[in-house]
Amino acid sequence: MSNNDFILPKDFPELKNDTFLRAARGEEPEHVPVWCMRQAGRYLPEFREVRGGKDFFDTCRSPENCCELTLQPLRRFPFDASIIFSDILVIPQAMGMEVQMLTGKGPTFTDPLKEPEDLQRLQAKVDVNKELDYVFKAITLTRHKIEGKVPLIGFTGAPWTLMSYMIEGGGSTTHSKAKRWLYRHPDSSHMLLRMLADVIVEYLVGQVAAGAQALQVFESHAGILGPVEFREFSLPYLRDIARRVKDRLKEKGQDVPMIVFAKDAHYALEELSESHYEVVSLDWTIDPRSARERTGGKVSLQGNMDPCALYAPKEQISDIVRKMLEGFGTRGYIANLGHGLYPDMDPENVGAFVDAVHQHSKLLIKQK
Ligand code: 1CP
Repeated sequence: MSNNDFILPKDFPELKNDTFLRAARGEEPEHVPVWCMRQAGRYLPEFREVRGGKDFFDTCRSPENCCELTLQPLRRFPFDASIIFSDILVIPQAMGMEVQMLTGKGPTFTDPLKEPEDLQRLQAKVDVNKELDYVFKAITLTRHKIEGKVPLIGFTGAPWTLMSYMIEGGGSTTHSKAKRWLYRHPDSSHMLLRMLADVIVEYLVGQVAAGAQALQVFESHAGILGPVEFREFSLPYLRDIARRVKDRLKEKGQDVPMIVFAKDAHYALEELSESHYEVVSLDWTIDPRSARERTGGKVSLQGNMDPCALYAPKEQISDIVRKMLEGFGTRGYIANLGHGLYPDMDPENVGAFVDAVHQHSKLLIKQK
């Protein structure tokens, strides 16, 4: 029995910095909170050291490793939130699919779904407490070890994004195998999306029970869909997940903010702002002012600096951040990148980004 078995989701240390949670609820804290997608990642030498030659999913299955990787960026930078180290592909694994992380190739499914008959291979009713228990343990351990410094975000992939990996078998530029299903097998596509949504709801509720203080849903492959397909194959499931998770949490007297990140779905901004999520996270293709106008104060916004702006000199990063803050305003806003950090990014520039958000936002709030 490992030590974790004694670490229970209770008696968590008191939260000291709640700026992220307040901004998610539409408030204006003393500074704009900031965190980065993929803040635990290969751009940090200490991350590369812990990951070493170890298998990626073995790392995901070790609560101690996940905890350490989640905490690493917090030791370097004054981020206002942390995200549990894991991966979106743990769900297809829990449904019985084999996925490996191959160096230089990324996630690779041994036997992707080819035709609708293949759905029979999937575990439709997943006992998340058994299959994904290792993620819950990682969350509980990390929530204790963060010592209330900042909130801990749990996450999941959204149904369409997971479906596309399960059919493509890995990363893809066209996603044509998965999109073929949408046009040729719409009923089976909906069946798969519904199965995924059911598991995702249980998974997210379980993450909150384990200690997650906010939830982010990644629809990373929204941009490969057009508005019509998005409305049919993505949006209904995003909405259904938020509504069901909130209902389930309410029964237990729990309530955490939920964030939806539908990358490149600028065509659906209005609809996303009416989908039961408190926060809509944006990629860099959307202008901050127009995002505010189009969402009409219904949600908080998160994002959206081009990750590649971190290749700029520090003074320029500061300038870009100031303009972004002026565009979004300082109320109901969480600063972030428009997508994840890349492995070749300079940690110093990540620090410059975080500092610029804090400094400029404090000034802007004071000048009001
Ligand atoms: O060995 C390594 O370190 C591999 C790199 C890596 C990391 C650090 C992968 C492989 N996954 C992760 C962790 C991870 N994945 C986190 C937690 C860490 C953090 O954000 O700080 C999160 C939130 C994810 C989520 C994830 N995985 C998404 C959604 C976000 C996004 O980037 O759009 C997606 C699409 C994945 C799949 C995935 N996992 C890893 C890779 C290289 C990919 C993308 C593959 C592709 O489609 O090309």
